[in-house]
Amino acid sequence: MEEKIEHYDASDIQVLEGLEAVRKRPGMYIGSTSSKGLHHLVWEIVDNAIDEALAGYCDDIEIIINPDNSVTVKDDGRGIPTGIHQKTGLSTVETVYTVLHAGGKFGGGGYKVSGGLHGVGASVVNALSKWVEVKVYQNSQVYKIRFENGGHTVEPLAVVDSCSIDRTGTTVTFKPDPEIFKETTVFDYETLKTRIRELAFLNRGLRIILCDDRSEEKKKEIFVYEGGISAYVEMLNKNKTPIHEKIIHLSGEEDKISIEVALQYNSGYSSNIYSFTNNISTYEGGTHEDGVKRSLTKIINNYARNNKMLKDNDESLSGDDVREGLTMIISCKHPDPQFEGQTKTKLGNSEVRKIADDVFSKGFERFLLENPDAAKIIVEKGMTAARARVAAKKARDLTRRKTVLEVTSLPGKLADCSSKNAEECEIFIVEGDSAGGSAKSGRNPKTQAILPLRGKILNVEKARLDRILGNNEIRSMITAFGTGIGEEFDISKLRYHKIVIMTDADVDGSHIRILLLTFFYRYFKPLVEQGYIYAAQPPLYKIEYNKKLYYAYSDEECDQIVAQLPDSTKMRISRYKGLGEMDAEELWDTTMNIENRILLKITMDDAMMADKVLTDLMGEEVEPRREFIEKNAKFVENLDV
Ligand code: 1YM
Repeated sequence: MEEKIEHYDASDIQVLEGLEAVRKRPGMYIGSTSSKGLHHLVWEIVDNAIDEALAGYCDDIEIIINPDNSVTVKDDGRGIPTGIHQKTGLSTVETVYTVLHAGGKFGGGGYKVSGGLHGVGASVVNALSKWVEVKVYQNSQVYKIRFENGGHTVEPLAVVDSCSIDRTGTTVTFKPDPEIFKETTVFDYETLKTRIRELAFLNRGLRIILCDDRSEEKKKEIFVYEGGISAYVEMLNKNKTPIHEKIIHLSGEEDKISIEVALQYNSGYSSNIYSFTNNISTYEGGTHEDGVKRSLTKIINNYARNNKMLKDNDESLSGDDVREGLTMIISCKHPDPQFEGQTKTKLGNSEVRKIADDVFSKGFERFLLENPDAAKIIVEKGMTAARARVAAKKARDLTRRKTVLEVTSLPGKLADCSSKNAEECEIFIVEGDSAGGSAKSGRNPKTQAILPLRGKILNVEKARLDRILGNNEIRSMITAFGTGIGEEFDISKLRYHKIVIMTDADVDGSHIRILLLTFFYRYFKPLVEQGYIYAAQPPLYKIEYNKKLYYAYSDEECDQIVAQLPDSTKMRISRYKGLGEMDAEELWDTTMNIENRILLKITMDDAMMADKVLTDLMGEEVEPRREFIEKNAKFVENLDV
């Protein structure tokens, strides 16, 4: 008995040390303490409920944003076990919420197929919360436990009520600690909604309810999709024109690894493939995506040859050809996924490639045989794309021949820098001729080049490479960068190691930035991956006081500066409407001078987000698109001063 008490004490200390470590370095556990990290807390708790659903014990999950910005997550599963846990001597609920990495290890068998990127679970949420309450409904009893201030148990697990015998499940409420989440502790309904809808698509038949109880008019939405990922494809193609009626849906399992794919072609040109592993978005792709893509190309070519659509000496259709206008969701469930890549969103397990290929080949081949009309349309689409590819090559050859001539062939609008040392060279891509003019006079001509863009650049989602290359603004950029594009892209020829997007801080500016990022993401991915792309951050306000100038980059900063200056009658505050309003000196001082400017380094996350914003909103009304872009186009997480 004594031994047990000793063990209890020791582990108790360990527990608090563990949670303290989370509070000291929250970023290591939830990525960041920004709004993104805040929302991550919800996913850690929701993941446990989803696991219970995937284990087959739960059909309903409810997520409520409470008026005090705490969040409640409810499920109707078995309830977290309430008995004493052998190793810790504590109740299992308490163990799950206080021992770091407790997760599934304490459960009896079965693997967890969901799980957040960091997979660290409930104890991390507890460590980063002001308070947490867990209620478990089990055996006609209601158990409750409460923690405060980063995971200290203030009310140990106890029965607080009785309930009907069929009522089972877990209800967790937590309030994020404002001392940790200094930027914001306010949950964003749309952020929660987007991911919840995705989870509902990925888990066919699972019902997830989202409620916002913060305002007078409470909001409530129910997400349930009997079609699963087919319904997802249907939504993505909603504003497009499908070229065959049925959404192709296939699935299979091998060695406990399951692959499920839904796809449908539309009349557009871009390919929109979203892959997931254990409900986690694998933006960077990986072996599941590779296997499916490889199979798609192989099966379509086989079909085309067998049906004499491609003649013996015709060139085969390329991967890009057969993916034109393709909307596809790939969902893999794996007992032990390995995530790789810059943002840990690439599936690395090599055995998955063949399984994905096998499952897809079998299902897709069968679909083509059973649906000859659709098969013909799909193959013809790929053949048209192949012809356009040949035309694009000709257009590209034109840009290449120009680059061979080097300086003389650089676009006329470009004010190039004199240095030829790419490492110290920067190019500012500037919105509009007037800002371009100020930037040209204000710059350091040795290292800073200016390329003004006139008007909007082409939306690369809406055009094929041949048309993209026909766009003047885009051609100017490609020529200026020096790398070439497509098959001949060569990063060693990059002429500037900083490519800086400089747009106005308004909706149009955000839109241009999103278009540019999407273009870079789709056609110059290595430039994003290797950190060559930046966004300039011009100030929003100029404050003139006592013959001195102050600049503010946000509303908050403006308020702060004003509050610090003693006599507010003597100051003039002006809000910049655009870069064009600044003269050369101001633009240099605030935005371009290496000494005091702020540049935001664009990450793969930012570029992927831009790409997703564009894809999600394709074809929608202009106004909601503008609003959405304005809301989502803030890339402020990575400061590089
Ligand atoms: C609102 C959050 O946490 N639900 C939940 C969690 C668990 C179980 C059921 C559960 C799992 C198992 C057995 C098992 C968890 N249990 C554990 C542990 N919803 C929420 N619902 N019985 C119940 O995995 O075998 C961790 S999570 F470790 F205690 F088993």
